[in-house]
Amino acid sequence: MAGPIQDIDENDIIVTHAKSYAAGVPAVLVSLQRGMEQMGPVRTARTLMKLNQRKGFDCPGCAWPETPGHRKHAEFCENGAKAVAEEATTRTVTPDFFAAHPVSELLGKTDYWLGQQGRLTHPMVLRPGADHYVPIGWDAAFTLIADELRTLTSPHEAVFYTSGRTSNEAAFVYQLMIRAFGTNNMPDCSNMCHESSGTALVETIGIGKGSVSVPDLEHADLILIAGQNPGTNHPRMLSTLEKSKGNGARVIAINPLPEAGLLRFKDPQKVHGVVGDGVQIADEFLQIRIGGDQALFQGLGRLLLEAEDRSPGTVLDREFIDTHCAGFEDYAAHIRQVDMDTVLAATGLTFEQIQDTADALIASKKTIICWAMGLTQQTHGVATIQDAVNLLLMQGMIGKRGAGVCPVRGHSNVQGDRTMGIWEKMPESFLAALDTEFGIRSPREHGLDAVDSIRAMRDGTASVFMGMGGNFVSATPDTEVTEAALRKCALTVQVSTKLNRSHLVTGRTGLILPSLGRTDKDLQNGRKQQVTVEDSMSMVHLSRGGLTPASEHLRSEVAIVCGLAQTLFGPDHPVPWPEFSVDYARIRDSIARVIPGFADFNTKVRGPDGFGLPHPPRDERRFETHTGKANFTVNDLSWLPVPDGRLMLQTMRSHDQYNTTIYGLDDRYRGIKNGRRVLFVNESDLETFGYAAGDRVDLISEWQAADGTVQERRANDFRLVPYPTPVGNVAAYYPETNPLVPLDHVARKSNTPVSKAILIRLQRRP
Ligand SMILES: Nc1nc2c(c(=O)[nH]1)N[C@H]1C(S)=C(S)[C@@H](COP(=O)(O)OP(=O)(O)OC[C@H]3O[C@@H](n4cnc5c(=O)[nH]c(N)nc54)[C@H](O)[C@@H]3O)O[C@H]1N2
Ligand SMILES: Nc1nc2c(c(=O)[nH]1)N[C@H]1C(S)=C(S)[C@@H](COP(=O)(O)OP(=O)(O)OC[C@H]3O[C@@H](n4cnc5c(=O)[nH]c(N)nc54)[C@H](O)[C@@H]3O)O[C@H]1N2
Ligand SMILES: [Mo]
Repeated sequence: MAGPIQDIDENDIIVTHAKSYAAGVPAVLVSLQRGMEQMGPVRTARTLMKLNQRKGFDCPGCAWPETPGHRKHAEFCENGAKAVAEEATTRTVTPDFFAAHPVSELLGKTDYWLGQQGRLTHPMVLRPGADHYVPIGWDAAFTLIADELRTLTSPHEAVFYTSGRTSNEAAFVYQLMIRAFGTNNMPDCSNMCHESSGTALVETIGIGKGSVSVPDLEHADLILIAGQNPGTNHPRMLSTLEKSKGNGARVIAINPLPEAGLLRFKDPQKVHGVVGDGVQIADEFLQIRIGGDQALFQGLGRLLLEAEDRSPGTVLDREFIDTHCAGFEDYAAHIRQVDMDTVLAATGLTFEQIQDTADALIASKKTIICWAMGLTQQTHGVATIQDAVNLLLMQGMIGKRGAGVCPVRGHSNVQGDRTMGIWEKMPESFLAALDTEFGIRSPREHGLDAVDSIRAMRDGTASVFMGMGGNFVSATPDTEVTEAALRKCALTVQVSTKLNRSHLVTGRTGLILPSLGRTDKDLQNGRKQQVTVEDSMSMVHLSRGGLTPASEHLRSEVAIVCGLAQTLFGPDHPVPWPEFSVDYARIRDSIARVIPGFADFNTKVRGPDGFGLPHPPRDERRFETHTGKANFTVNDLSWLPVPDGRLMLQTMRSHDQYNTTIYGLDDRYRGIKNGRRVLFVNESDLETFGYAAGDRVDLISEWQAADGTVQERRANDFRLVPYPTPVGNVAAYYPETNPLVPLDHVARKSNTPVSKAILIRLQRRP
């Protein structure tokens, strides 16, 4: 099914109006249509039946868990189906493709066009000075990488990126190879994603993972959903929320945009979802200004304290605070001082809305706060999440059924990759256990995260880049700076399933190593291998692909790492690379000895729903923090006033993309078709700035650098679309807007790029 796919012509764009419900019949039709286009009827039927089933593979889409016990026959959603179609496509990118298309030409294509060409089939190399990739054998590729790594003066001159689709087994051997080589330079997509959540939660509750399960959500009284668009990015969460609602839960959505999935949901798998109006998900919609969430949480904290003053013993959970928490008095003293006028200005909400939300918290015996990128990708993301935790701690909402923190993860195994050691600053306990298991000496100095890796390549202190999945060039901020940084490298290596921009912006030598994906059958020495993943709620389960791979030259990520490690370290290395490579159960045996919670891994994971990892706050109200208690924190209030003549831009996903992978050109719920270069603007801002709907503008971001100078960055030619976003706040898609995000514009403490608050001005196109 190969063939040219039309690239985007922004002149064909169709702008209609935003929808007020998610899913329903169109979702089913789109799933089937994308499946048929990419893989034909047989593979469509085979894959969709196996998706998220006990004997099937884990959806390569989001990290939302399967409902334990009762999986539906087709446990999939529209966007899960698209993720599968994208990977299981029968279109291929072969050596002939690269012979026909020089890199210089491919650089002119969008990430959409590149991804639509199909699955990579052969290891390919771009030699110094060449404009065409040519085939290379696996052994030669490994030798090339190993030779380059050996010439480095220090192992810290190499950086090893991981995206969050990598299985536990592949992640474990990857970090092992990297540490055996001698560095902790392990940037990952999490650095750009939920790093703020991890940082905030480790300080406050002692573990960087969410504390709730699906049944907790189903039995909550009150669920706050802040900075998350589940209708698009975690569609199966809507079925869970529908159940919560059925059980009487109240849902409050906190978002600058009235996202369709937050308003109404028509479950495409139920009759009422197909014919009726669907279920209203959010009882309240707080249309908050970008970056106003910390102010909201602080304002709520103050209102809770005042309510407790009025009727002592009715609002706070004093016993929980006294037994399990530290720092309450300092927090209370601080939060009583919060100025409500500032809260109103920062949030753009009315006092009544905030009081109503406080009343809902007071009435609730079981509260859960869910969040995603709207909170994490902010300069004050860590503080915002900590103020959300403060609210929950006040009422004892951690470690009891139906209550807790719920950071909703992104990539399907991003949480598992972290558990497996993909982190630039793993604790001593992990490193010591790894060393004991393998007889190696892991480096102890912390490594580079994503932003610091870009700085190191830019400054010439790192010169080899390897990516285990992902699309580093397009996903990271400051596209021009990042591209220049990668081009300065001696070698860039991408282990990938699909073609993307990171294959085109290379070091002097560029390598593409094509790998199997989640849906592919993985045979090693004639024996079928399985991998494991961990979902957003710490459940670990098996995933088995069943499809015939796109080419006989593909290797699994595990085999690629083990093959490279053997070439790099030679035959006498203490790690049993050859055995690991052909028997993943052996990797799991090692994981069981190194990582707490994985004892009997190979047995436990065969249970019907896999097994859950320990979570001390959830399981026993135990908090492994520096105080040994759950910590209240005192955070200065930050918010984002928008100066005159400027706008605050958030960058987000359309309904038809997976991060930098653009599935198609239909952001159905927001009413945008056939194009992506749009800027969603409030009607009154259009008027203020003297524009009309459809006008075309360039976006210019303004950034005050450390030396006081104001730097400008541009992204050209966006169409203005009137949209119900708060005044002064605008929105556009990622990755088209990444050139606008300054590399130094990062969240305090977590170093996460601030993709949700970029100060811009508009310039009319000539
Ligand atoms: N189909 C599909 N599924 C995906 C992905 C995908 O691209 N496509 N990506 C995966 C990944 S890696 C991730 S991390 C998740 C991302 O899941 P989300 O976090 O839902 O993704 P975004 O599109 O970035 O949406 C951010 C939401 O936050 C809101 N927001 C922006 N700024 C603010 C703010 O200041 N305050 C508040 N309260 N809200 C704000 C936006 O309006 C938007 O609704 O989804 C995962 N699942
Ligand atoms: N402006 C802005 N920037 C952002 C964000 C934002 O909201 N706004 N979000 C950030 C977030 S939350 C994230 S998580 C990052 C995402 O950053 P990444 O994870 O780096 O990006 P993806 O687009 O998910 O990567 C897609 C590529 O992964 C490869 N791939 C897919 N499946 C597999 C597999 O099974 N194995 C291997 N080896 N390769 C595979 C394919 O080649 C595909 O082209 O982007 C971040 N960047
Ligand atoms: Mo993410």
